[in-house]
Formats: sequence, structure tokens, C-alpha cells
Amino acid sequence: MPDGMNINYDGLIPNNVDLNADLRVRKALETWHPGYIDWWKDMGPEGFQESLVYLRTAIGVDPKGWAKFDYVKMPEYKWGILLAPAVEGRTIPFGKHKGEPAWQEVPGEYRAMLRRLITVQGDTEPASVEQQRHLGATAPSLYDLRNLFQVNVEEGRHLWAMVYLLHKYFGNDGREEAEELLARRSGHKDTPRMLGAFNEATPDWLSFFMFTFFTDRDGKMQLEALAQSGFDPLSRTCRFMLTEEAHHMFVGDSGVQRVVERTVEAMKAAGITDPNDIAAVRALGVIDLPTIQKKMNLHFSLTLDLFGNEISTNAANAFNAGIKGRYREDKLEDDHSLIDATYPVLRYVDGKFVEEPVPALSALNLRLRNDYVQDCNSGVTRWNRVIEKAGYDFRLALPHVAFNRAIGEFSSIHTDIAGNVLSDAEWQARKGEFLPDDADAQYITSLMVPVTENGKYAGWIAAPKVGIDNKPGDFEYVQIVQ
Ligand code: BYC
Repeated sequence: MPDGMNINYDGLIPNNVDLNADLRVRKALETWHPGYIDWWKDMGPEGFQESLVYLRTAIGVDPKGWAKFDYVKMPEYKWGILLAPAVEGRTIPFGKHKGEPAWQEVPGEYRAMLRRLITVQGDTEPASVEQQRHLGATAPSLYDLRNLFQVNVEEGRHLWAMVYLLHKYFGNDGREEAEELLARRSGHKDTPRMLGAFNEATPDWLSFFMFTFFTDRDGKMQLEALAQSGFDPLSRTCRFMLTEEAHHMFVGDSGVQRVVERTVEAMKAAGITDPNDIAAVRALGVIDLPTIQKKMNLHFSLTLDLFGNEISTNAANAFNAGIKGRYREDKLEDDHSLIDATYPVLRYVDGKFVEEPVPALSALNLRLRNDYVQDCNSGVTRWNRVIEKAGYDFRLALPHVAFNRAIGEFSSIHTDIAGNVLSDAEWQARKGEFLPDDADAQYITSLMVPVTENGKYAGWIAAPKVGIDNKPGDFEYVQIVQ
């Protein structure tokens, strides 16, 4: 078997990093473990810790068969440490060390940078579990409930993945960071999570689907960029995390699609011709398309902030150092050093949007964000096909990148979703047109009633086309024990 394919399942922490031979790290992780379980019980899914959930657990890193499905109580989930197999002879793929052997240890000069990136990545994982902890109480079906919990336990595993790197490669500093990861809390006024979007609420299931579509997709992009890293343990860790991440985006993509499907189906059945007749659509107990658009506006704009500033010295330094690459760096055809290259950056200068060429190294956050926007658009196109097929000439669309931004070039202006600049007063008067307001929230909340009968779905969402693990429609995905 290639290096890293053997998983040891015997100890407390399943792993393919030979923890048994690394007593120091094993002890450190075993010491961290009780605090993690306490955190999970305090901040993980509320009310379902005793229930049996039909979950997949990673049992290998072979792309052809890496997971098994079974009923598990969540606190007993096997959170393992799994790295994708080592690639023999791997070299640093970009930056000023390009072509040198990939690092197996942390290079001293980049220690602080690496520690920060790993900590930021690690912080998002428990944050999302905290944000989603109340959703179980209002799940639209057992199928959806199970998917929520699958996402949650895997975010927990991703936290483990980063904590392993911190303990293994960063000594005492790493141990302290690992403790802090369990101490911060999403939305807490004194000890918040590190990045903006991870302190926002996920109050309902439409938000959950939008979050997994938009924000987990930032996760995908950032993990892709870190998977290119010249620091090989980080690269291998992220490569395996991406295997799991695909399901999270499926949950969001198919979740929104099922909401749209149900809405247009109900509208058609009732003979409603105007998708903007919100009162008529809401009278059917489904979510009107304009409100779906508003939720998209919110989650897309919050997630764009996660890419950082468009022009960033941090990003330039991380690339130059060979630590964080571009999306699919290995598929790009250029010199992979970008010293002389430029990249067009959309800026707001003297009251106008202008595209300015900027040194490509400084524009790497924007470049990743542009790749992200393209990736988002493919999902939106699929949702629109459902609307088009139903015969409605309403189209969902991503808002302008300057809309509702708190970080970067556009953080000091207000715009509408088309990118027309608004004064502060206009923004205050009109923001309810673009973002969910109290009435929207109240309406969506009124729909959030749990459905726990096998094979049944809440009236505002269509059933999925196929079950998880090919299970039949009436499969009991969660055996609820209150
Ligand atoms: N909120 O030079 P800049 C996921 C800070 S999601 C608060 O532009 P940089 C997941 C920034 O930290 C993916 N602060 O920053 C999804 C910096 O602070 P310092 C998570 C922000 O470093 C769903 C300062 O502003 N992974 O996995 O180029 C569920 C200057 O900014 C924000 C990563 O993000 C913000 N939004 O870019 C579960 C990858 N933006 O250092 C999981 C690792 C910027 O001056 N992180 N700042 O004190 C990174 O690569 C970078 O840290 C960022 C920021 C892309 C986030």
C-alpha cells in the first residue's frame, strides 16, 4: 500500500499518521480530546446527542472507497486524523522556492504565517457547528436532519485535522492555539470566532442551505489553495478534507434547488403567474422566489468578505513563500512565481468603478474570489433551469460584488444589488428590498416546523431525487431518542 493508506482504528483516535509511534503528539491529542467532547456536548447539535444517526465515517483515504455508513450516536463518532497519501518526490509548486522538495517540517521563517493560516482555517470548523446547533429542532425531514449532522461531524473532523497539525508541528504555541479553538464562540461579544461570517446566525433551514452552498464553497476554495501548499502535511490534510467537503456543497446546492422546485410547483398548481406576488405565494406555505433571492444576496455578500482584501500583502507573502497557492495551481500554465504579472482589480475610485492592473501577487485574494464567483454561478444556473422549466420568467442572480461588503475595496460604500451606489440614507431606506427583513424572517420562521416521520417532507421543500447511500424514500435516517 502507498504511504498513508493504512488506517489504525484501534486507539482513541483513528489515524493514518502512525500516532502510536509518536507518543508526544498522541498524548497531546488525547489530552485535548475531553475538552473537545465537552465542547461538542455544549455547542454541538442541541437535543440529539443520544439519537442514532445514519452517518458516513471516513475509514480510508482511497478515493474509490473511503467511507462506511452506519448508525452512530454523534458523541461516539470516530473523529480521525486522515491525510491523503504522500506523493513521492513532490516539490513546492509555486513561489520563490518552486521546484525545491516539499517541506515535511515547518520552515522556521514561515512558522508564524503557517500557524496563522492553520488557526484561521481551524477556527471556522467549530464555528459553523455552533452556528447550526439549533437547526435540528426544526428539520424539514429525517433526511435533512441526517445531512445536517453529517456536515456537523465532518466539520468536527476538520477541526481535528487542524489541531493535529498544530500539535504536531507547532509545539507549545500549537497547543495554546488548539485550546483557543475550543474557547472562542460564534457570535460571542468577548470571544468571537475569527472571521466575520462565522459570527452570523444561521436561524433557519434556508439559511443553512445557503450557508452550505456559499460559505462551505469558500471552504472548498481556501482548502484547494492550501492543498497546493509546499508544506506537505498541510497539503495532504487539505486534500483529504476536500473529499468530504463535496457532500457539504451538495447539501446546499440540492437544498436550495429543492426549495425552488417546491415553490414553483406550488405556484403552478395554484395558477399563480406573477412570481413577485409575494402574498399569494406565501399563502401557499412555500418560500417566494424574491425572498430566496434576498437570502442569496445576504449569504453571498457575507461570504465574499471571507476572501479578505482584494489587494493583500499577506496573500502575496503566502504565495511567494510557497505556503498558499491559487485554485488548481497545478493546472495553471504560467511561471507560478507571478513576479512580473499583473491582474485586473475592480476598485471604486473617485465615484466610479474602474478596473486597474495590480501586481498579480497582491491580487491573489481577488483571483481566488473570482474563481469562487464562477463556481457559484454554475449552481445558480441549475436553480434557474428549474424556474425556467416551470415556465416563469424570473431568474435568480448573484448580486454585484460591491453589494453589502464589510471587507475590502467596497466596504466604505453602499450599493444596490446591481452595483448602483446609494447614499447612507438611501441604503437605510431600501436595504429591506435587497436583504431579508423582519417580516421575511418571521414568515420563514413560521414554516420551520419539524417533520420527523420517515419519508415525509415539510411543505416548503421537495423530496430529494435519491436517498443517501441509495436508501429508499422511507428510510429512517435518524432514530430519535430525546
Ligand atoms: N473577517 O490581508 P488581508 C471554511 C483580516 S471557510 C475578519 O486581506 P488575508 C468553512 C485578516 O485576517 C474557509 N477579519 O487578509 C466553511 C488580516 O488580519 P491580520 C476558511 C478578516 O490574510 C463553512 C487583516 O484583515 N479558511 O473552511 O490576505 C463551514 C488583513 O486582511 C477578514 C481560510 O480562510 C474577515 N472576513 O486574507 C466550515 C483559509 N478578512 O493578520 C468551514 C485561511 C480579512 O492583519 N485564511 N481579515 O491581523 C486565509 O487564507 C486568510 O486569513 C484570509 C484573509 C483569506 C481569511
